[in-house]
Amino acid sequence: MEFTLSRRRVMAAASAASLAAFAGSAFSQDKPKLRLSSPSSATDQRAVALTTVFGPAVADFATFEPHWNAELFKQGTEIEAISRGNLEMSIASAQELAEFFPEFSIFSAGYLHRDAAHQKRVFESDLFKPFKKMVEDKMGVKLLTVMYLGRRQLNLRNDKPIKTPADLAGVKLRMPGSESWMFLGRALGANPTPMAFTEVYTGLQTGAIDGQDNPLPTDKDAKFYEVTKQIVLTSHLVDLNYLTVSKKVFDKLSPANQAKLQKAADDAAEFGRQKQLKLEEELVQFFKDKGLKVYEPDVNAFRSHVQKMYLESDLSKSWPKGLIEKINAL
Ligand code: KDO
Repeated sequence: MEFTLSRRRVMAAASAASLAAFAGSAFSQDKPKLRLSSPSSATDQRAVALTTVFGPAVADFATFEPHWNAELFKQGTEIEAISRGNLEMSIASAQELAEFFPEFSIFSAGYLHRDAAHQKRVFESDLFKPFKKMVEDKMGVKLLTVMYLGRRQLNLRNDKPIKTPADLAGVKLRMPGSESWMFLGRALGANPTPMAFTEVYTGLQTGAIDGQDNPLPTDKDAKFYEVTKQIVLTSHLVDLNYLTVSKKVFDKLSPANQAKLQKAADDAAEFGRQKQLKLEEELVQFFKDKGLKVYEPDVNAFRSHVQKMYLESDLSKSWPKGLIEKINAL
């Protein structure tokens, strides 16, 4: 499988990954410090899992120091920060990785992963290994495990019924700001508007955007229900994040501690996955009680429109031949 680098600045990042100076600072104390930066809130289930499961499990040989609400690095800049040796960990999206490696956009495609279990199988399968290796080799970033974020649903300020992609024409749908996210917005039929996660609540409140998409647990956690009127259950993306760590930092650990760190990551991901799945089950009623309309549109119409758009797009030209079929068969 041939992989290519898309963003020119990755070259600088890749060479910076070999510089010992910054990464070395993570080891200047007795234990390596594992600073993680994420736009997530501290109450997001991935954050809870990392704080309560991952942190304590590595505490005898490392100091886990999470920073939430993008307080350390802006959303989407974390992997490059790790690559440059300025950060040790992040919760990265496939969409962010696609900025550097276009092939990664396959894992950001709407209606690709079927559910949380399928997403985990894909990550753990042989077909994912070259993707992991590519990020390690070119950026010095290890993808430790896959964290389930949940099924993304439309969440809109007005209550105009949405049945098919045509109903989203002209709707300013906020998407995180990278090309593969924007493409998903277009594939849904909307008019995508890039915006950082931490600005979405205000964007909805002021009307700068007409809506946003996120899984139900995120909609609750970020209180988007206070400033929106409906949730349309499109389930257009079974969303994921990869828990990442600097390869330089990881490689300096003893093999026993590397194994402990890997297990801590997998245990935290499983803990968070189960919590998110349970919340997704429970939350429809929560939003109804808050006065929102919550309903299923014509999901088949969305699925076929989105899949067709991806297959006809430039994004899919970078996907290794036959990979979609292999993913579907897992
Ligand atoms: C978002 O910006 O909508 C998103 O859900 C994208 C995810 O990849 C992830 O980064 C998430 O935000 C943040 O962790 C905040 O929950």
